[in-house]
This record gives sequence, C-alpha cells and structure tokens, in this order.
Amino acid sequence: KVDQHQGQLLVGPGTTLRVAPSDTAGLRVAHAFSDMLARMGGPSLPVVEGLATPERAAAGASIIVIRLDANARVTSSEGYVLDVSPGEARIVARDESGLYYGAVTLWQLLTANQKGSTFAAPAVHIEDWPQFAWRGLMIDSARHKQSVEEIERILDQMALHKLNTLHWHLTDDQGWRIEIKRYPELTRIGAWRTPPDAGKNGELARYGGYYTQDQIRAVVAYAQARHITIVPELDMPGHAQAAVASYPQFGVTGERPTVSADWGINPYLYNADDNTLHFLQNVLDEVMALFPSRYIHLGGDEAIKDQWNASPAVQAKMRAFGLKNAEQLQSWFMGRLGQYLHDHGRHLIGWDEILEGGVPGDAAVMSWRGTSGVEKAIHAGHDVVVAPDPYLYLDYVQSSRDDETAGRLPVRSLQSVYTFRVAPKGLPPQQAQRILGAQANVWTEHMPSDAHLQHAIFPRLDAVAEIVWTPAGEQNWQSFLTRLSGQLDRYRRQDIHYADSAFAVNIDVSRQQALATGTTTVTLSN
Ligand code: NAG
Repeated sequence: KVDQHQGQLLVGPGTTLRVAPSDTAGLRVAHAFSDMLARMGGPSLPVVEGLATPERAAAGASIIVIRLDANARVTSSEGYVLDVSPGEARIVARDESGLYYGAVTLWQLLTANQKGSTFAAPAVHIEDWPQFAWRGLMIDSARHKQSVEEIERILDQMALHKLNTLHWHLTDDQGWRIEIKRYPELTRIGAWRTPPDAGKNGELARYGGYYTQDQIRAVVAYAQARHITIVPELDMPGHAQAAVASYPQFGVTGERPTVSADWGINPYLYNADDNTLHFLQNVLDEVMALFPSRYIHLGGDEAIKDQWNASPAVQAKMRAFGLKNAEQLQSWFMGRLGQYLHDHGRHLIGWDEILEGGVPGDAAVMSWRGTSGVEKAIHAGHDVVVAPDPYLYLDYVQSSRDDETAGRLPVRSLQSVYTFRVAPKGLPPQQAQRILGAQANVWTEHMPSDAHLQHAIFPRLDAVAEIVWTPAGEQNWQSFLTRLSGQLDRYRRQDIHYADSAFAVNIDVSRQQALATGTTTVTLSN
C-alpha cells in the first residue's frame, strides 16, 4: 500500500538517526542504513538513542526514526511501515528484518534524488511486506570460483533487492570449494583442475581454489548482517567427480579420475555404502558448524546411474534391500543423509530428482526441470522452492545484441524473467502455501570472471526481486521499466557492471549517453 503526500524530506549532513533506548534491532538497522547511504557518497549519519523530537527549524535537521513495534500494521514477518514527511521519516516493523527492508526502501527513495551529500524523498506512507519467504539467488562457485570480495558484493546487492537467501553451490565435478579439516584431500586435490590446454597459449597450468573455513565464517556473518541466510550445497550422489578424485575409496569403482575440466553430465557417483555415508556425515558435521541455515542442500540432480548399475556390490545391496531400481537406491541414500540432518535439527533440500524414489517428508524440493516439479512436490506433501530452467536460469544470455557476452542459448530476456509467475495459476490456496518462494540460478560454466557474473545477474536480478516480493496482481512490466532507469543509475554509482545488452532493442546513441551519465530519466524499451 502506497499513499503519496505533499512535500519532501531532505536528508543531509544535519540529519540524525533516532532509535529507542535498548532497541538493539533498531540500533543495528540505523547503523546499516547509515552505511548504505555513505556508500552512495552520502554523509555518515549519527545515531542517537532517544526518540524525543528535536527542534527542526532548519530543513537540514531532519530525523529518521527506526523502531521495533509489536503492533506495526504489517501482516507478515519482514514487513514494515514507512512514513516520510517533511522533516521526518519513520520506519516501524515487528521484527528486525522488517526494519531493514524499510531502511532499504527509504534508501531507494533517497538515492533516486541526490545532489552532492543531500538526498530528497517524496512524502509518502508505505505498508509493505513480501509475498514469499524464500527470495533467493544461487551462485555456482564450483565451475568458476569467485573471490570472497565478489561474493560480498553480490550479498550487498541481494540485500538492496530485499533478497534473503543465497544458495551457495560449493561442490561439483569441476571443483570442491569448501575446506573440510577432516578430509584435506578434498581441497588439496579436488579444488584444482587442469585445463585442456594447460600451460599453452597463456592458459593457466591449473585452475581452482577454495574457501577456507575462516573465510566462510566471515561470509556467513556478512550475510547475516544483511538478513541473508546462506544455504550451502554439496552435490550428491552425482556431480561428485572432484570428491571422487580426492578420495577414490568413496567412489563406486575405486578408480581415481581427474577433476573434470569440461562441462556436461559426468558418470562419477559416490558409492552407496556405509563407509561413504559415514564420510559424508563427517563432512556435514563441519558444514553444519559453519552454516546455521535451517536447510542444507544435498543436490540430487543428474545422477546418471551407470556406475551403480554396473557395480556387483551395489546391485547386491539393492537386492538385499529389496529395491527395484537405482532411483530407489538414490532415495535410500538421500533418505539416510536427510535423517542425519533431521537428527541435527536441520532439513534436507534437494533438486527435484529427489522426488523420483521418494524422500523424507520434511525435505523441501527445489524444482528446476521446468515447472512440473512444483505440483508434483506439493502433491507428495513437500515444501517447494521454484527455480526453473529456463525461466530463472541466469546462465542463458539475455540478448541477441551483438555486444552480448558469450553464453548459453537461447535468450532469456529481462522481460521473460519479469513475466514468469512463481505460483502456478489455479493452485488451491492451501497447496500454494507449500511454495516457499523462488530463486534464480547462476551456473558459471561460461562465467570465468566477476564481470561475466555481474553481466549475467544484473539487471535481471531486479526482475527476480520483484516477482518474489510483489503480489502477482501488482506486477507491471511498464512500471518496472520506468523504475529501472533509476536503478541502472544506482548500479553505475556503485560500479556494478550490469548488462546494457538486456535492452534487446539497440538503445540509440543519445539515449545511451544519457544512460551513461545518468543525467536524464530515460524510458527503456524492451
Ligand atoms: C543443469 C545442471 C547444472 C548445470 C546447469 C547449466 C541443475 C540442477 N543441474 O544441467 O549442473 O550447470 O544445468 O548447464 O541445473
């Protein structure tokens, strides 16, 4: 709900942030807000405890009140009420994340209208809360690894888009990226691959790297301060070649492959035996100690069963358990680890293949093969996160313009992301409640650098943010495009390399210049 009023609020060096004494949530959010504004060249605003209204003769002496209030008029957690009037902005919410999102909205209003270190926001009354609780982005750090700084930049942007879940894809055939103290070979061997032309024509002799546990703890804390939960993924039983290259005794054949240096679906699976499950449980102990998330992602996708089908030991095990096929064996495998997570107060989430042989009831399903998995998961009694290929796969190129970077075809335009509806039409309300939310997935086979990654994510992330926050009935492509021009300006000021090519129609030169300097409000077409 948005009501426009007369007048505007000026925020500048004379503005103070006000929080109630002992409102620690308000205090944290006030400091976070001051940081957000300072990053845009704004003043670092003093935070004062005490709500008493000061003399406000001069416009420069405006105040911003940030306050927890159990009676705030919001109907869900993470919601907020923001009142902007000349001289004062007031953010109230029932929980800290609500205060944070109110602060983000105020930041958006102010940064649309900046002159030097003074910002202006129109007078307005807003009551706002998200449509979905899971508003996510998946980053694949296995195919190409990002620096900690880059992950933090993405987290900053996620927070400013009111996204709250980073799904971190940390292991795959091409690399194992998380330090596990008990099994050092996972990163000594598994974190490195030899490119096909290693050492020739400037190709690296080896590609790789990993995140240390100290780095991960820092990233988790960085995310927490921005109200983002990181859900780690260890992919299994397939996409496991880097792990099998490190510890062949936990593979099916005992043979040691190299860490894969090309893309596609590889045959190496974890073995389906107690030793291997024990190894994975030990790995999960360290993972759970690092990541406090309710969910732990155990993959489950694209595990082609050739090695299990060819192994006499695995076949004997299936017969002994009375299992009819290898899908049921995968289900047994995932079920054992799901139970382990459950015993530790966590929940399994996995790609929609986990439905094939059945999966524990408290597991959530991440539906990626189109959208068919959504209703299947719901009918089987599971919560579901909507993350469909191709609609929300940001590894597809976003334009057919000739300045688009190389990547996967066909084109997934900004508009096609924006017009994707998270909840299938006609789903009865009690079933729709099973939809936790949605996320976009950034697979990085074709993204060797930070610039590639940012190009793929921005501005499509704006479309993702809106379809998970705003009710479907209020989404409007034309309105989105109009608002986007201010957002592109913010990206430029934050040095974010969004894709100009997202605008499928070549923007003519004068408009491009206007965009580049940020001097004009342009209407974008797509
Ligand atoms: C799928 C794979 C993924 C790959 C991506 C793009 C899932 C769940 N699995 O084939 O490993 O990177 O598409 O090529 O998406």
